[in-house]
Amino acid sequence: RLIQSFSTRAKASKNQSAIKLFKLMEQKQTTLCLAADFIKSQEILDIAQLAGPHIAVLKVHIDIVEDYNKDLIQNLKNLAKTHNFMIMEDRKFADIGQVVSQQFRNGIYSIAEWADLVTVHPVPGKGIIQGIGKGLDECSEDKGIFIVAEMSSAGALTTGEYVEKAVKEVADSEMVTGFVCQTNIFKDPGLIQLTPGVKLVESADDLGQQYNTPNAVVDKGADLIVVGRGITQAKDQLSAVLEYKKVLWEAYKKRVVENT
Ligand code: UP6
Repeated sequence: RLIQSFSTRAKASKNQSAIKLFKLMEQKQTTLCLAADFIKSQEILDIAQLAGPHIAVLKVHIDIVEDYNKDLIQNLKNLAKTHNFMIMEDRKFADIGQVVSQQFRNGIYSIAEWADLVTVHPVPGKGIIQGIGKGLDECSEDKGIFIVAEMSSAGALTTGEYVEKAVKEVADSEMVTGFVCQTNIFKDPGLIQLTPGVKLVESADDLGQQYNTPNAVVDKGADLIVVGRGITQAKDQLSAVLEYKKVLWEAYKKRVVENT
């Protein structure tokens, strides 16, 4: 299925983070979102330094870091500025709005202070978006929300009516940047499809993760593509980053209609 270019879609978007992301992807010619799932701060910073010039988003799970401290955040923000990438905390919030607003704003991590993008499960309904909005009080910068509508893992319960309601009911907010999903479940060209579960070779891990190839996911509508272990566990991480970037950009180019 052919799509409009990212720069055209940026014009159709109501979400500031989506607009920024569309432009950033077009400018850097990359649709790569690197999952830096490390438990040591230094490993996150090392890969951010190495991959920074070639990625659109660096995705972290801050709650798996053993030696977390505010220096990590400051250094990460500096790298994001130098190399022009956005930072996503893949927290997958899933509670009532009131608690989510506190999980987002307070606690050790104060995610609202540094994450450009966060993920939320639609399971609690619309209140979760309002909760993120409340946690944003006093924050000056724009933040974007990705709704986890469809998961990559085997036997995921995110099917049928759940997915439909996530799109029609929960995503009805200008704070929504896009969806985490496996297939093109939405029509609005101003929203972004973020797809995880990607490796050069179709495969699986032993805990339920399922991998599709870059071409297969882009064919199914992926705009921004999450790659974790395909890069982090490669012998030569930089070559892996460059290879995923290239294959993914070529796949994007193939499905885009120029001058639309
Ligand atoms: N992720 C998935 N599947 C989903 C949603 N999120 O794998 O449906 C996230 C994981 C991990 C990354 O939390 O950080 O994407 C995938 O990593 P991997 O490429 O190493 O499997």
